[in-house]
Amino acid sequence: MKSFLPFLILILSLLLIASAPLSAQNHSHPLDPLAWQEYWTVLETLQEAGNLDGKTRFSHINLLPPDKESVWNWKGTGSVPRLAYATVHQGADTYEAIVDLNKRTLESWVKLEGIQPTWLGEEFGKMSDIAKEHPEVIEAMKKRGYEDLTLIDFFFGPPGYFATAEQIDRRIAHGHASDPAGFRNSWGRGIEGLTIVADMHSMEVLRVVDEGVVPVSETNTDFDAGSIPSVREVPGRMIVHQPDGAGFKIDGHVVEWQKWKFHVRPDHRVGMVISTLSYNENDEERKIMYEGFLSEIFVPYMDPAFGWYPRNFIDLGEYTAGGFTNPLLRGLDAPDYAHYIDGLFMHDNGRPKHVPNLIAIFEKESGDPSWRHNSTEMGPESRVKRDLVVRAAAVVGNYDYILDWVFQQDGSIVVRAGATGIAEAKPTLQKDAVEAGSSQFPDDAYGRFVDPHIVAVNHDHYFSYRLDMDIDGTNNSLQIDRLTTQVLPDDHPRRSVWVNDPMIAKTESEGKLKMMMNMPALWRVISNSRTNHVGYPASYQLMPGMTALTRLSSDDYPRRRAGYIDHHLWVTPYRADERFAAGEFPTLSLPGEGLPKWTAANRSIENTDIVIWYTMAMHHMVRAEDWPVMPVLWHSFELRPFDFFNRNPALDLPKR
Ligand SMILES: [Cu+2]
Repeated sequence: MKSFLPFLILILSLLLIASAPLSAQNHSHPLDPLAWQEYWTVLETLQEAGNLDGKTRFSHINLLPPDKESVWNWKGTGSVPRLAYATVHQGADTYEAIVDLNKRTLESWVKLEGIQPTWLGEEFGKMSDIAKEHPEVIEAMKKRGYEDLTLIDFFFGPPGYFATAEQIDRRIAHGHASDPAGFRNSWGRGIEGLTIVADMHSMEVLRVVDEGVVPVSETNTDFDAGSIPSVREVPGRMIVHQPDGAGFKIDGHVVEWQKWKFHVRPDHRVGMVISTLSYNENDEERKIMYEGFLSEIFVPYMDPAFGWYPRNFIDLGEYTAGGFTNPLLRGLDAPDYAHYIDGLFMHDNGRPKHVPNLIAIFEKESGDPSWRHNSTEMGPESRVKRDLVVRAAAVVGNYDYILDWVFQQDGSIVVRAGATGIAEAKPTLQKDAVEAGSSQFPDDAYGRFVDPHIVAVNHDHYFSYRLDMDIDGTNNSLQIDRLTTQVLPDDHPRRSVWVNDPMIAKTESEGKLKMMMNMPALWRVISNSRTNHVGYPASYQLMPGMTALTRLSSDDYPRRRAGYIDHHLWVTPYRADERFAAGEFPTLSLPGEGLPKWTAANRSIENTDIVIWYTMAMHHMVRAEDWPVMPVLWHSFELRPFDFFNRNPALDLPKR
């Protein structure tokens, strides 16, 4: 046997060499996500370069897309460049690696200074055992009646960050405990008033802050099927049946549905990315958007207590570790008949892992018409509306988000985010609103009672969508149609009408806009190279839906760390490396990163390749009905063709 070994190694090596370029060429599209073998190529390349050992950890291993022009121009054949980037933890140091996957070479290895990489999955529990042995923790837990900490959970996460002397140059974390014993839903079982301040690099507890004992709530908040005593009857079965199969085609990650065509890929940081979106009009593929994705979510809590004021989560940038690679539940989160796309994510050590059902694609007829008119002359005319839904879901700690892109037959795209999951809550000494109402210091000053001795804390959600619109190409501008009041002459029976006073945003400062009902305006990305049949520029309107603006003061530190929340709309000239609204590395970040920093240069945004960023927000004062698990609350906006077509593009829908 021994004599075969060198031969076997030779064969294996040859296979490895032979399989590497083959696996790279298997990609059908330059934006396809990294394949299983490509994760390993990153690891092996780093190992060969001497940059990998057993302690190396990864926040990211992800596709580094080729340049935009080559992707738009890609005709479906020929070799595809394949690059990956990795954010690499080496002890307290962070490096960015770029690996050429076809050549199996390390193209770049750069130490990143002055940033902290995204939290690893293992970091949440890494300090647990150390905390349990700390005398002040033991003492504080004794005060709360816990002699044995074996069954207590401790979780450590980044504490908002305030750049205090204690925090600077540290991978600072705050730890909180919960007592899950006997309950399935431990989110209602927090041990209040105890915060452990730790450094994740030196693995030491820096101090223990005890704000006072509050008993853990004994209220059962379990909501799994086994915990609900009686289930309602839902009579009248409904079956959606597509006897001829789905009405869309999928080739790899490219989806074609009716006149739409786009590429969709799962992404572990942002959930999913929609790319190269076009609409086929008279056999011409008209470009609409190069790339669209949710770029950040910021969730600040509104309670000044030490255990709460640091809860200012920058969800996508801080907590990637698996949150956005959660499978959809087939037949529950999306229909049985949906097409599901699996994906890959990586463990903290960089090895790939398979995740099923990351994205669902399905058609939906909701019973609504696309358009109608019932006239005596033409008779009744109405057309059934059918949508194509592309869906992913995320679990970020207590919260779940459902993320939809809904493509419509009339050329509109509705982008939706549904918030569900569990509101963050704290146990209280006061029992309820009645008791709090008679207190000088009510326990519901910063939240609302949702159960006896449980207050869900007030907070906000701010979503930022990065939308790289390419309306009939990359020569675009932002047009702001301002509706202004025109006063009519004294002898006119009307006193006034409104008229449009359009302007083109010339620089980034003119593209920073807020929704104002008293000063209405339409925001449109217009083509500078194409007009419709009556001479107006082809355009898509960004039509906001329900949204909000922050009530935090402008010098509030967390607000400044997520400065993108200052405006509903930002417009930037396209830059491949400007992707995340609160910056590439929002973990323990300083104020001003991302959009505020980039737009400070006040670059030109006129007649050029522009990216629009939309902030969709909600203030969340938690209702009893949001507890113990919240009904999905949808927020949405619409990308709506505006003079892009010459007429209603859904005129050609068939009459049934
Ligand atoms: Cu909420």
